[in-house]
Amino acid sequence: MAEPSTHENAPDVRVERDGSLAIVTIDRPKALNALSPDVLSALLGAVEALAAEGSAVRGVLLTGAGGRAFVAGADIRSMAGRTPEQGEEASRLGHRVAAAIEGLSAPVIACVDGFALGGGLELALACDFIYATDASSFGQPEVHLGLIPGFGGTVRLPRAVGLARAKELIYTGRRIDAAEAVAIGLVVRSFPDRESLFAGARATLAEVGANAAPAVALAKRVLVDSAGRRTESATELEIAGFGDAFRTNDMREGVAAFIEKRDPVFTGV
Ligand code: DAK
Repeated sequence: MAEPSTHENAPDVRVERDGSLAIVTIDRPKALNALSPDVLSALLGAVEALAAEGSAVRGVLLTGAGGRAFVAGADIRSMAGRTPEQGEEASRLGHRVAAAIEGLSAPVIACVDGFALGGGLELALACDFIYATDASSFGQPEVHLGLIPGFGGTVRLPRAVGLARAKELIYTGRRIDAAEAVAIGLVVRSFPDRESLFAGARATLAEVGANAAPAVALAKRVLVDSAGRRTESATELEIAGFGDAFRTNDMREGVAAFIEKRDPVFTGV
């Protein structure tokens, strides 16, 4: 595997490349990677830059630096003097980051090693799925601060764990460990340490990467766009996406390879 190359997008967000894999790290460990407006802007810039690369990016890992936190929430200090208008502006920025992550055609795995709280859990929920170390913990503690989730938590958490469990987590603000997070379906897999977390996430992206990239991108688009829609409207999206698959060379190749009893050679178009 090629040596990762690093470039700085902004002081608090690093993007490393390893071929078609991108590792995006929120690097503000002194504040447990809390999401200040600057961090959110840098993250948006990083994700938009990856989106601009199109099919050159086949998978993304999103993580936090320092070994204590993925992200311990929105930056509480920067909230203190905010006007309602500034609050709304910050909320919009947070939602733009989530939408940019969901809009990437490549799968994004949140690699959580430590706290994923408040806006941090909401950021992880905007990724395709969450892998975590056993020592990680998760929660939506906004009610402890007189807030409610403001970065998609009321929308994406119920989708991930069901309405009743989401209500319990949001109303109590309590923290759960990785084992409980796996048990309720919030976390897909947990690992004993950071090294095995990243090895596991990379292995999953390699498995995905062996498939037809346009099909994976179409599946992501349909899954993301149909979330929360009524059945009829959601199935229309699937029908359109299924039709779109027939526009791709990889679909022709995959079907031909099956009929000819050989392995497919996908080209990603
Ligand atoms: N914001 C700012 N700084 C934070 C932070 C946060 N969310 N979490 C931790 N830090 C800072 C601490 O202040 C401390 O800084 P210094 O005092 O050393 O300068 C440093 O990180 C280390 O934290 P601790 O000393 O507290 O470390 P402990 O191990 O004792 O405790 C902890 C770790 C994660 C349990 C604790 O730090 C903690 O409870 N943190 C707050 C967690 C939390 O409540 N998170 C949810 C924040 S509310 C919105 C959009 C979204 C949201 C709201 C509005 N719109 C845009 C309108 C979302 C809201 C949230 O996320």
